[in-house]
Amino acid sequence: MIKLTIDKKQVEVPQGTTILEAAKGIGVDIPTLCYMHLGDMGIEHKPGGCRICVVEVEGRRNLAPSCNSKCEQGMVIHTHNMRVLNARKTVMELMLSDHPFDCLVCAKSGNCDLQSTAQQLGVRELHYKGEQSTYKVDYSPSIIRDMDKCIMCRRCETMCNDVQTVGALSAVNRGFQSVVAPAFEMDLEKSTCTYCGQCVAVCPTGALTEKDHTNQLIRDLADPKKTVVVQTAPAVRAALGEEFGMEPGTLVTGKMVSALRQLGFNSVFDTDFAADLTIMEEGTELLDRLKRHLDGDKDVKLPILTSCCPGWVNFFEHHFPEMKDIPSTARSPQQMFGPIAKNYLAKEMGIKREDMIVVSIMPCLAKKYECQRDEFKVDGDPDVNYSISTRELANLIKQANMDLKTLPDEEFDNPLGESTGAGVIFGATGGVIEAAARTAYEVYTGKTLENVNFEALRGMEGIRSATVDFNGLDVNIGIAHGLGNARKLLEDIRDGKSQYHAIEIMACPGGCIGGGGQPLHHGDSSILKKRAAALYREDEGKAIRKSHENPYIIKLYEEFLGKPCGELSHKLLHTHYFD
Ligand code: HC1
Ligand code: SF4
Repeated sequence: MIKLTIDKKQVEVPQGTTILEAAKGIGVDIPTLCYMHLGDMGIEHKPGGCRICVVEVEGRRNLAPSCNSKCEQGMVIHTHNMRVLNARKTVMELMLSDHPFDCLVCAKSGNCDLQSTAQQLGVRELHYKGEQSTYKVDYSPSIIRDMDKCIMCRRCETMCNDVQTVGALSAVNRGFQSVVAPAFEMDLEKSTCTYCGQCVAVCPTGALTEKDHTNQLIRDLADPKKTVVVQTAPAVRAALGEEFGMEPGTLVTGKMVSALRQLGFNSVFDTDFAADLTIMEEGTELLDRLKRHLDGDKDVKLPILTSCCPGWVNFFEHHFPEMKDIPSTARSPQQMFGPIAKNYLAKEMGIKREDMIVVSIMPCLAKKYECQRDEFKVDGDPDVNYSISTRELANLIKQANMDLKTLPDEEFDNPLGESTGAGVIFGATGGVIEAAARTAYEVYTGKTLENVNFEALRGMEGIRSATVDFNGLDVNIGIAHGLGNARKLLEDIRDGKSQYHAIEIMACPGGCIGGGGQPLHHGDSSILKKRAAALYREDEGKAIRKSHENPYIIKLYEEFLGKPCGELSHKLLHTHYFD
């Protein structure tokens, strides 16, 4: 153990501890900007570049960045003396000298680490006037890059390269010209970006933000000619409350429905209904492939991979195009909801397709891009018009002078608002494959599944595996969340080493509960665990917990679709992938 003194307090820490960690251990929070600790992922990003976290070490000439300076025996450290505070202020003023002054209209205002740290340091005047960067703003379907606001913390680069292994972002150029960008400073849309949004989730400033669709929504809600319906993703209900000061893991399903109705949506539906529908289609495909495999069909593609996460779909299209016939062809629940709303519901409501606007509330930024894919349009009209993130919804609710906390609980509309517990758990890593197992088991064995909780499929480890007994048939299941973990399972498949029959992949760490459009969780995995627990609680509380028992799903097949993976399902609910 190493003994040292921090702010006149005796501290004992293990070898290798940084000054930042040692200070935290005694309740001293040194301000940081570039530093990022990603909880259970074991990733610590500490470039020591921003120098906001400097401290004085007695006997040393220079101040030391505490995030990447290790504690040494007998050190005497001052975290907030005059010299340290002046240095931090100067560093901050220099950063601000090359930062736009549009805080009042910046998408990140109020949620910006640069702004709050400048406040914390008491910066009231700027003594340095320097050259200002003037980069072209890069607008992609999901993400906006405004590099004039980049402070070169390089957190986004770590997320993109180390966690997601996508490699779309890296530092280019030197000195004043240096910036984090795709190769050759091309637009994000032309790069290998998957739109997972994990870079946005860790950006401390307004340099990376989501494309905002709230104004378009306000316009549509005000148009009397339009019928505007909304679907809400599973993970939103487990995190929206955080934007209103509620504890992580507080379920706000009923309050969210109430808020959406008050915002003026004609009907409030649930993506969870479409998740049940996805299980009918994807589960049928899984059983079909399994049966062909058992019959000795050498051409059958196993393992089958889930296909509901658009960031993941973008990833395999860019990075593993030769494997694009392995994932399920089932569309994501978001994209199943759209055609059912515009082909089935619109008829029931007696309105024309072109007069219906379908909006989705998603924890995800890739969903914004997914809506716009050409294969999900009919004569240019998207099945889902656009997607709003959890954060955008929170802002809209605040704009409408509502406090989510005080709203009454209300129920979803029907027929597309009824869901089972299986649909709810889609939002947590492992949930999609657990939902599929509940239905596939009963369809395959013809027996009732007494315990629907497949505990072995749950958890937060990046790669998990479990074997589910289908009455004598061992079905090997793999789960990966985070694209870096997905890459490992894909490489095994490519090398012929995979033993799995089915794999669930979600692009974001934690699954959709950790999506790039959720309230920022700053890599705190305890928040993700609480959100996941909330979804499993909602599942436990549901009267029906298997997708194939959803009465409205049964009715939809009887009245409209025919059978799972039938002709109409293939036309409306399945897709194909591109190189
Ligand atoms: Fe998801 Fe899905 S679970 S992808 O994570 O399959 O975004 O929540 O809506 O479509 O249902 C996201 C969440 C979501 C879809 C479903
Ligand atoms: Fe990388 Fe995801 Fe950001 Fe794209 S959205 S740049 S893939 S982290």
